[in-house]
Amino acid sequence: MGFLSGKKILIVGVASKLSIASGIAEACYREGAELAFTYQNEKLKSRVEGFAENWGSKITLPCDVADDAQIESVFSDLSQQWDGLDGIVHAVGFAPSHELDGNYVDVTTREGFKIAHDISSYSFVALAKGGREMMQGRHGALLTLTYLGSERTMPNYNVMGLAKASLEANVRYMARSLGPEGTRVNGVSAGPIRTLAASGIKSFRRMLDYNEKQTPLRHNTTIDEVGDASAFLLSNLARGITGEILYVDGGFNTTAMGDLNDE
Ligand code: NAD
Ligand code: 0WE
Repeated sequence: MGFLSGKKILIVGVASKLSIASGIAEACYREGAELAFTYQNEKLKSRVEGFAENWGSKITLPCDVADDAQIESVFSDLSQQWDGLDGIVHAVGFAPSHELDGNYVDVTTREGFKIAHDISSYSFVALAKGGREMMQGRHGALLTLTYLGSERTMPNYNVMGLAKASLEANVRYMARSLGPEGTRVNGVSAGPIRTLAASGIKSFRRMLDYNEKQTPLRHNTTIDEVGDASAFLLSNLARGITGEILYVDGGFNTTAMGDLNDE
């Protein structure tokens, strides 16, 4: 019996088989969870339906997290099919592409800043609000995905770094807010992974090569590694952990200097 058997988990952020959300779905499915999925737009609908079927799920719901009405619909539809909810995975991040290419002070705009924070941080608490009633009294867990660019600067990550800093503070305030009712809130800080969100990022290949050589475990993070740690945080095995950011990055964040022999 898997360590998530009997748990009902909603996963937000599947776009492809490479998505971090897909690695999390795979691990949760393996550990016995029942899954439901959202998709961002009609373009992704049939693809996400196909993935859901592979993970034994017939529940796929539209949800652009920029739209409060769609978030509300997700939970009213979900409550027609499930009597409660034990977990929500938030694997969503976005900034307009021009914000992620060039000198931070040059390229950052008021509108780009607003969008990045809305989609990448506010949406996490928005989902928590929407799912709150269904999660009552079940000792459930909320989980989000973040990146080291929140606390250290990184070329081109720019306003996403600020949005991730906000998201990590969101984890702590949500943990404080929902802790008394038994709901835990955590984040996984993943090392760089080639996903759709990474495609089109200038020099991403070079960043992966650098990361692989400079990271203590000497390999790039995979969605399976992130999936396993995420399944743990969503499970009762992590019942004492809330407000935490767990690094799944091969130890990269612990180094101040990499290997001089292997630049
Ligand atoms: P991905 O492109 O596979 O997933 C991003 C998801 O965000 C997609 O499913 C997309 O549909 C969704 N999304 C974007 N805007 C949305 C909106 N308005 N409404 C609803 N959904 C929306 O890429 P990924 O790398 O799997 O990203 C998942 C999360 O992991 C993001 O928060 C990202 O910042 C984080 N992360 C990624 C990496 C990496 O290197 N790939 C590292 C650390 C953290
Ligand atoms: O959080 C992310 C990706 C975030 C992201 C990516 C895109 C590309 C397409 C947010 N918004 C958009 N908007 C688009 O139009 N990561 C942690 C992956 C990532 O993205 C980077 C990185 C890393 C690592 C961007 C620049 C530098 C490093």
